[in-house]
Amino acid sequence: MSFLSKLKNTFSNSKDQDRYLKGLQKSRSSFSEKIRRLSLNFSGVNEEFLEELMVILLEADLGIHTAQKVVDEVENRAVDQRLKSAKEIESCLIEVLSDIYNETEEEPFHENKDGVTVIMMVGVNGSGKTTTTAKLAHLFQQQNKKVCLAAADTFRAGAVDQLAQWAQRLGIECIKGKENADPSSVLVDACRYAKEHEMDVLICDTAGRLQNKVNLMNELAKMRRVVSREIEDAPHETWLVLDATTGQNGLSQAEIFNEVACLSGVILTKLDGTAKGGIVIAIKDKLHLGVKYVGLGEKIDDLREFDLDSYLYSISEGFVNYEEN
Ligand SMILES: Nc1nc2c(ncn2[C@@H]2O[C@H](COP(=O)(O)OP(=O)(O)OP(=O)(O)O)[C@@H](O)[C@H]2O)c(=O)[nH]1
Ligand SMILES: [Mg+2]
Repeated sequence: MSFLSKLKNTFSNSKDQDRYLKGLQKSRSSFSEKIRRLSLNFSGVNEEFLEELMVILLEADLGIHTAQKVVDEVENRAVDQRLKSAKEIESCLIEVLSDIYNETEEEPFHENKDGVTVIMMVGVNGSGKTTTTAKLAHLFQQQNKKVCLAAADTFRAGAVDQLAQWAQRLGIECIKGKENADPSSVLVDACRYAKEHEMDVLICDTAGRLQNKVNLMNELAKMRRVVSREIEDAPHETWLVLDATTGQNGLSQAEIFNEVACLSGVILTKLDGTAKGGIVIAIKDKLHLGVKYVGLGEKIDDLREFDLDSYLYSISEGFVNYEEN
C-alpha cells in the first residue's frame, strides 16, 4: 500500500474527520493553493523549485531549521528515487513531513495506574489554558474517567470563576482558593480532594505567565514540588498550551517553559484560526515534544487528540488527489 493510500485509509477510519477538515481549513487552503501553483510550473527539482518550496514552508510556519530539513530531504529523495512528476514530488513532500515528525519518539501518556493522574497546564497569557482544561475534562469524561479541576490561577481576577463555571456545566468538582491565594495551596487541597474521592484525573489550570517573568516561572517550579509531595510522581504530565497563531515565537516560549516546568507535551490551540499549521512539525522537530491535543475551535468538543495522519491528510487534501491513490 502506498504512503498516500495508507494516509487516506487511516483518515477514513477516524471519527474526527469532519473536525480535522474544518479546523485545518485555513492551513489547507493556503498550503494547497501554493503547492498547486508550484506544481503547475513544475519543470524538475531544480534550484528555483526548491527555493519556492522553502518559501511555502516558511509561510506555513515550519521555521527555518525544519523547513530547510524538509527541502533537503525532498531533494535527496527526488534524486535517489528518480522522481520526475509534480505528483510524485507532492507525495514525497507529505511523506517527508511525516518522517520528520516521527523521527524522534514521543513520550507516551504517563498514567498513574495506582491513583490520581495529575496534569498541569502551563503557558503564556491567553493561550487557551482554561478553556482547554475544560475541553480535556470533557474528553476524559467521555472515556468514563472521574475528573476534577484545580483553579490554581489565583492571579487574574475572574479566572477562578471562569473555570468554576466550566466545571459546573460539566458537572464536576473544581477546587479553588481565594483570589490572590498561593496557587500551591490550592493544588495541595486539590490533590487531597482527588485522592479522597478516588478521582482518575486532576487537571490543574494555572495563571498565564510570560516566560521572562522570573518570579512567576519560579512559582511553577514550586507548584511542581508541592504536588509531588502529595501524590507520587506528580505532576505526571505537564502540558504547554500554545497558541498556534503566535507562530515561531511559540517555540522560544516552549524552550524556556521546558527548562522550568519539564514539559511532557504540547497542546496546540486555535489551529482553526491560522493558516500556519506547519508549526506542528516544527514543535516536534525542534523541541522533541509531541503535540498531544489540538484545539480546532472554541466549543467544548473542539479539542481532539492529535493524529499525525489526519493532520497531514487535512492539510494536503486540497492538492493531493487521494481518489487516484
Ligand atoms: N478558535 C479557537 N479559540 C480558542 C481555542 N482555544 C481557546 N480559544 C479561545 O482563546 C481565548 C482565551 O482562552 P483562555 O482559555 O481563557 O486562555 P488562558 O490561557 O486561560 O488565558 P489566561 O488565563 O488569561 O492566561 C478564549 O476566547 C477561548 O475561547 C481554539 O482551539 N480555537
Ligand atoms: Mg486562564
